[in-house]
Amino acid sequence: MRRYIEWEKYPERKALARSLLRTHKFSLPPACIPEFQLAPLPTTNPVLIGHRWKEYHNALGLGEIVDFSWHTVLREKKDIIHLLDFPYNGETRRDQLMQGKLTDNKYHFIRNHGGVPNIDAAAYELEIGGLVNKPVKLTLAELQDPSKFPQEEVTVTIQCSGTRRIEQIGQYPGDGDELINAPWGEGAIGTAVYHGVSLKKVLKIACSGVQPECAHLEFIGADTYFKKGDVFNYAVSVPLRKVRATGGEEVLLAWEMNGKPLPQIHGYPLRLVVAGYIGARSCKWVTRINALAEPSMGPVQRQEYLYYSFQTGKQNAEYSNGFSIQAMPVSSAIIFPEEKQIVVHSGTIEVKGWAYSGGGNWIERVEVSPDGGHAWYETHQDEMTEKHYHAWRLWTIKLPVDAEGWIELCVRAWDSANNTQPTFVRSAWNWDLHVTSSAHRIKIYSINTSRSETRRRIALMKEHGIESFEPLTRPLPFALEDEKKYLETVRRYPREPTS
Ligand SMILES: Nc1nc2c(c(=O)[nH]1)N[C@H]1C(S)=C(S)[C@@H](COP(=O)(O)O)O[C@H]1N2
Ligand SMILES: [Mo]
Repeated sequence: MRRYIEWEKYPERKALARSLLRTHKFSLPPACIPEFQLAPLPTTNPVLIGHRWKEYHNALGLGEIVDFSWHTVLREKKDIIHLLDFPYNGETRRDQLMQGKLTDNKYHFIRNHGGVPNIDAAAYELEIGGLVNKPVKLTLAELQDPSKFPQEEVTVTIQCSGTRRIEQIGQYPGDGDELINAPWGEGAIGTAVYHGVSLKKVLKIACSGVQPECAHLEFIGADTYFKKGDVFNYAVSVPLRKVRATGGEEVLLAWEMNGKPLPQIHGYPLRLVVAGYIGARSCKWVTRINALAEPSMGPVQRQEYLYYSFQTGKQNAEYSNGFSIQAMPVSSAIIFPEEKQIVVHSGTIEVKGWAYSGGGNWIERVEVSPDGGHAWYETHQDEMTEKHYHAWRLWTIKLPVDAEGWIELCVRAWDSANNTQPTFVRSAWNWDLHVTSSAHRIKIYSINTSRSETRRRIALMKEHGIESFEPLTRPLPFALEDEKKYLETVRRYPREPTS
């Protein structure tokens, strides 16, 4: 059964949907009340519930897409953090993120703008049209035939431009967007080996190239997207020069992920993988490619993924006064230890995380600071995963830490073009809350057992049967000092001046 609609092919269906949507009242856009940016996030899983998007689908008689999507989540993504149930947004957990250079398909994050389409691969055809010399329809079997198109395998990190958005929200709330700008932590990033064919070569071989006016390629997905009372398919575009870059391996049509068929939720049977660009351009469930003279007019390309200046916001934002985010900048995150963790150590703390840069730049150096960004320690190359043109590097460092109590750990990466990260979240805060690329900072509580007083306290705690400092805020049940020691000390160093 077909469970998706190619809206862009049927203007009369779009018009009908618009008039149907006008006759309904829908829940407010944020997926929880009160507005989630203005209050702590619920601790439930799913964290947020997408009432409005379900109502939109139901109003058009597409309720089974909602069910199919959730069943797909339960089948393919059971163990990740369900940030928003529909459209499904799921975040990779910390331990899953750090398991290795390649992210297991079942743990790779998911960002959806609509329901998961149910496409019959045997009946599937990719249409390529617009400003090409020869419009074509290609079946999956044709695309997968190595005698027609040479096959490629590329290791690619896909990062959502909303990664680490929660830090921007924590400082200053911003645009909620109708779908919601999901409150991602550090796990909206993942890496896989994608197998497929280069779009550059498909355009050349199957379409005899593009016409001289062509400057952008638009990708249309089979999922249904809603914006301001109208209905669309997911559509984005990338410049032709990106498609043509190097040998063409930066823009792939992929059907395999880490040696397995593309999971349903990652775009089965065929998706774009645009290396080095924000995840949004890697269109899943692609059914049509249009060669255009200008960027796509679809709302995701034209009205979203815009980078506004600090003084642009609800009072003055327009689609044309923010720039379109395409290539990813260099960024990084500390994954272990975690924010507000108590770390008991003997002078060095093992810190782990990821670092990534887009645009074909790779990570050269990762530096970690134990004091909020004054002194920096460099990670050793042996403690980083290998370099790839289009993938992250996971890193580990044994960080020297003498200080106790609350300290701020901070990471910054340098890429092959010598770019590094803004210092503070505020340095790069923007109204649509994209690309939180500032140095990642976490507060931890340091307990250094190389200090004799600290060892004495731990021994005393043990005598009282207390094994741990958790929770930090709970007082110790015994006196911190006996009277004899107290008096000895305050008599040697009187509390008041003696004359
Ligand atoms: N058709 C379609 N493609 C899409 C999206 C979508 O909602 N629909 N989301 C995009 C966004 S914003 C991101 S970050 C990536 C995420 O890819 P993944 O879900 O495979 O991890 O897919 C992109 N491709
Ligand atoms: Mo994204």
